[in-house]
This record gives sequence, C-alpha cells and structure tokens, in this order.
Amino acid sequence: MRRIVVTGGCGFIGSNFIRLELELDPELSIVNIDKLTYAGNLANLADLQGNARYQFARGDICDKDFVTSVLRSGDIDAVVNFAAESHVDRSILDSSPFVQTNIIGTQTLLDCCRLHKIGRYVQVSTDEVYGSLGDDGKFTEETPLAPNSPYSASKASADLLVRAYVHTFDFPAVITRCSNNYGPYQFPEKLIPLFISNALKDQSLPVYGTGLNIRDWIHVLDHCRGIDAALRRGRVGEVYNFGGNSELTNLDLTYALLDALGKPRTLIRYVADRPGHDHRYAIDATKARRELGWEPQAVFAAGLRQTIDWYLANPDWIANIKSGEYRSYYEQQYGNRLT
Ligand code: NAD
Ligand code: TDX
Repeated sequence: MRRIVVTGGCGFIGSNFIRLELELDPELSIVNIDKLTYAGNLANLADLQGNARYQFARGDICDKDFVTSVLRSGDIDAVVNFAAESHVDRSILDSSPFVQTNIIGTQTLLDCCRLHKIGRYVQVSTDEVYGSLGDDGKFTEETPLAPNSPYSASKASADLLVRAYVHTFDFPAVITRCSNNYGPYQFPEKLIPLFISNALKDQSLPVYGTGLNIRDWIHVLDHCRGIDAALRRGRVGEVYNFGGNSELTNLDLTYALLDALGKPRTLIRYVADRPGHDHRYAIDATKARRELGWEPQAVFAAGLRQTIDWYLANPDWIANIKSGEYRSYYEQQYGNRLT
C-alpha cells in the first residue's frame, strides 16, 4: 500500500491513526479529508506540517465532486473512513448532522470509491451499534444490531450500507467496531477529557444518573493498531470488534481521575441521566485476535496516567478550543449551573 485517504483525520482517533501509520510504514503517504467541524482541529496534526508524505484536503465527505477530485488526484490504494459526528449527547440535541455525515457521507464515499475502483475501504464503526448489555456477556460480531441513540442509529445505518455494497457490488470493504477510546487529542466534550479539564479548573464533574453505567476503555493507539490490521489483513465483508478488556463504572473512572489529579470527590455532581443511556458495553475481541493477530497492549492504569499527563503538558491545546464549543449536554440544556 503506497497512498491512502483518511477521512476525519483532524479528529481524535483519525489524527492518532495518521501519525501511527506514517511511523509504521515509511513507504506510505496519506491524504487527509476533513471538513473541520467543531471537533476537527488542525493542531492535532501540527507536527506533520511540511511532511512530504502528508497532505490535507479540507472538505465534506458528503460532497461528491470534492471526494472525486481527491480520489482522482493520485493512485489511491485505500480509504479509511473516520469522519463522523461522534458525540452521543449532541445527537440527542439534534440528530440532523448525524444523519447527514454518518449516513449520507458514508454513502457518498462508497459511491465515489466504487466508481474509482478503490481496492480497499475500512469503515470505522462503534460497539454502540449493538445497543446495551446487561450485567453479563460481551458483544461479538454476531450480536444483532440494536442501536439506541440517534448517534448509534446513524452509525448502524452506515454499517448496513457498507454491508449492502459488499454484497451487491463486491465492494472491498471491512468494518471495525470499537469500544470507548481514551488518549491524547480527544475533544473535551467526552467523559475523560471533560472531567480532566473541569477538575483542573475546580469545576464540577457532571456524572449522569447513578454513575454505574459501564464502559470498556481502550487506548486510542490500540484501536489504531487494530484498524491498521483490518486495513492490511482483514477479510472483505467481515466485521472486527476491538475492545480494551478494561470495564469500569463511570463513577470508578471518575474517582481514578480525581485521585490522579489530587482533587476532591466533592467535585462530583450527580445530574439527571442521559436520555436512553446505555447501561454497559463490553467487547469480545476473539475474532480480531484469531484472524488479525491483534491484542490490546495498553494497561488501563498506565494509559490513563499517560493520558492525564498529556493533558497536563498541553494546556494550550484545550485553551485554544473555544469553550462554547464543548459546553456539556447539561450546560446546554440547563445553562451554566454546573460550574
Ligand atoms: P471526532 O469527533 O474527534 O472527529 C471526527 C472528525 O471528522 C473531525 O475531525 C471532523 O472535523 C470530521 N468530520 C465530521 N464531519 C465531517 C464531514 N462531513 N466531512 C469530513 N470530515 C468530517 O471523532 P473520533 O472520536 O475521532 O471518532 C472517529 C470515528 O471513530 C467516528 O466514526 C466514530 O464513530 C468512531 N468511533 C469512536 C469511538 C470513540 O470512543 N471516540 C469509539 C468507536 C468508534
Ligand atoms: O459529562 C458526562 N457525564 C457522564 O456521566 C459525559 C460527557 C459522559 N458521561 C457518561 C456517559 C457514558 O456512560 O460517561 C460515559 C462515556 O460518555 P462519552 O464520553 O460521551 O462516551 P459514550 O457515550 O460512551 O460514546 C463514546 O464511545 C463510543 C464515543 O463518544 C462514541 O463516539 C463511540 O462510538
């Protein structure tokens, strides 16, 4: 593989993926398509400025002419689609951009890739398409799709389109589904960076409901290694789950963050639950291990410490994001009463 297109590369996972790919494969060059929504940040890849193997093309994956112009610009071996509206709370406030980017955008990419006979397509999806688990069991690739939020419904819709293109057109696609990522460059609306940012300012941490919902945390670079494996070795038409084997209640995670930052638990503010809040996610990654030789490498406690240290070492990264763009769901609903 010599040249690939990555969409959504100015976001959290896409930027980590681009940096990792350029490190792993000295022969590879990457074109990054990104619309630069509120979540897209050029600072995430500032270190790649001037790198001859990296090119940025600002534009929308829903824009067929734009995508076509990028695919025509050189011999593109593969497309990896990260571009999405990614925050569940925002999808509850307004699902329109989710339907537009996550569904129409995916369909546009699929059509353009098909037309240009792109040899490989990876759809970066999420475990949220499977819905919610009770206290037992894990999601496998055979778990039926049962999305509960407008976000996860839009991601499941995109997955179904990819599946249909494989079936109908022999389109060479692979789908990956991953659990909650953490690590550097995550937009501070998501739990971990929001709580770090608030705690550093001695502001409240809004824990939804009881705080007993469970997420399976995976380091972003473990997820990126999984996508790399699926890109290079995944079987066409297959789905691969990735997870971190690190299940935690939101409350235990919040305690860990506060303890690591030396901040008191009195900063915790229990607020009304997220509507339709999924109880638990957990991934069975047996298939990825067996077929791709993939395993998560990060140990959660060490990965979390390293993540906290990154945010401590990069205060300007958060300071340069306009605060209005990451007011939490509850601040947007109920004003500023949390701070
Ligand atoms: P993010 O919100 O940090 O980044 C999304 C990026 O996509 C941004 O740079 C944004 O500008 C860009 N974008 C949005 N709409 C676009 C459009 N129409 N055209 C071009 N670019 C557009 O998201 P993330 O957390 O990095 O997630 C990346 C992908 O991984 C998403 O598809 C998400 O569903 C999936 N995923 C995320 C997680 C997680 O824990 N964050 C877990 C599993 C899967
Ligand atoms: O302020 C908060 N308080 C709170 O209790 C926020 C932002 C979240 N939460 C809870 C809700 C969830 O149970 O923390 C948990 C994690 O929330 P998010 O960081 O919003 O992630 P989640 O909703 O689990 O979805 C994430 O993982 C799967 C990503 O945002 C998705 O893009 C990905 O597909």
